[in-house]
Amino acid sequence: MATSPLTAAIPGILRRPAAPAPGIVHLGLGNFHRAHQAVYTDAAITANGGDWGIIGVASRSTTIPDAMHVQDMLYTVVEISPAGSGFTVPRVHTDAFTAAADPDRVTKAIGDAGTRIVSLTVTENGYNYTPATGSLNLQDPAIRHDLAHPGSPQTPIGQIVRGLQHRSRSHGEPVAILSCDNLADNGHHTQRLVREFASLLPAAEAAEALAFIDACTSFPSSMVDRIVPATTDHYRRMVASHRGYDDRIPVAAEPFSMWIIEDNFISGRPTWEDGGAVFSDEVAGYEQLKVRLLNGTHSLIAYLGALAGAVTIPESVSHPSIELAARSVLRHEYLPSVSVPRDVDVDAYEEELFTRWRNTALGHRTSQVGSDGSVKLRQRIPLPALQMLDDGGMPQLLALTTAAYLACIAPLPGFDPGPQAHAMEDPARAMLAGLAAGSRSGHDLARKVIGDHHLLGEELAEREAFILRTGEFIDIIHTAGPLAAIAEAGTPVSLASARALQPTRSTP
Ligand code: CS2
Repeated sequence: MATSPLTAAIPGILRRPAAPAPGIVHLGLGNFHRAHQAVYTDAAITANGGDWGIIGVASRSTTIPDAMHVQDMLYTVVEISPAGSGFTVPRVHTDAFTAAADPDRVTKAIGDAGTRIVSLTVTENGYNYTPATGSLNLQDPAIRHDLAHPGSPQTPIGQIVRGLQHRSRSHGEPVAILSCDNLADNGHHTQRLVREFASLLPAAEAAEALAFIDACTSFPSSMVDRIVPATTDHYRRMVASHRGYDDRIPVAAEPFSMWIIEDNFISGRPTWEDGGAVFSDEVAGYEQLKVRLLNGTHSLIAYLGALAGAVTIPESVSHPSIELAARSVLRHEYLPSVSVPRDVDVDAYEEELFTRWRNTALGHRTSQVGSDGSVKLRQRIPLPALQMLDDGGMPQLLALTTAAYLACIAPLPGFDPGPQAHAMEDPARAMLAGLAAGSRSGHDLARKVIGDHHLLGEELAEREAFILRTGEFIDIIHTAGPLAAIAEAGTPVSLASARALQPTRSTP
């Protein structure tokens, strides 16, 4: 086999055996997968062997598969912290291709008897479901296409069901489907969507597919955590200057990494614990903790920061009033709704989050975290907000997060939320902008978005007090700015006392 410049530049890699035979098909060959699951799989294979090579499937873009082929399936993970950088090169991928260019190949790969796990990092937006109901979005042209065209599925759910049908017809070997996205109860969520898609097939096909799904698949839940910013030329230059080779597709990541997995693999699994993964029966608690305390607070930091002109998360959280709002939403509005796992010390967890968010070397952008809010916020806000409302309280900072999101993505006429907000992508941007253009006030907009369009689900759509408060915050942001809105939210403690609540041991 010809040796790529990357391989030639890494003598250590040449001494290692080639990646093993594939056992995993991974949908979503983006940065997160390459800096997370691939690293754990590399550790498992190095420690214990096993045919757990990964076939990486990118959704639309050919950039990463093309570069991986040029680089013998290798790339560099650049671990970034203010203290310095580390470089590793996982060797786990056996192939890489793009689903949009080769849909039949995805079905065949998932359908292959050697495939024992199909894993996904396709983002919250990749499951083609309706946030309001949690069901498949049957208005989505891609889902309609996939139901009508068995040979060329475009959506991950369609690809999985077509692959499972192939398995059921050709060999019947079981397979686990492992969601690694930030969705509450992601195993069951994925299982529900897969079953729903299968049930919409013509009757005989549906019965066969559902019988196979029920008998021969498992859907472990997992909680994944590692902050992975978008790759920039800065990281390419870092690899070139520190390591002496050109890598077209390095991935930057923070040093922190966590993976909690439900041990429910019907066809075996790699020993991911060798890379530090934890198999636990408390995944639901870890997911709540992560999706609410980390991701939910992250959204607040991103939207308020973007409106205040902050380009990055560390820049945003260095603003005292945004840090205060973040600490307050985390502790007083998200935490009460979480079943904290036995081994977690919440004070230490909170301090670690702030340390991670302050990682200036990482350059994690507010516009990246603020993207896709219409699907992310649905996972983060409704349950904690409803619980607080039911207890007679008003989730001020959850309403403010929603208001800040709308001010970024769907500003009222005449308000410019600034360049970071403009850079946020969102599948609902056009629809929400249309609603904003016809709205007379914050309340008018909040009523349409939360009440009529169920952006945060059906239950919150009925809570007029929450809608009213969100509308008031929208107006305050538009007239007096995000910091005035934080003051209006009446955060219950000062920054000094919020910090004093915390142990000092993990503060940098
Ligand atoms: C972030 C996450 O973009 C976002 O919404 O909250 O991507 C976050 O960085 C990761 O989940 C960390 O594990």
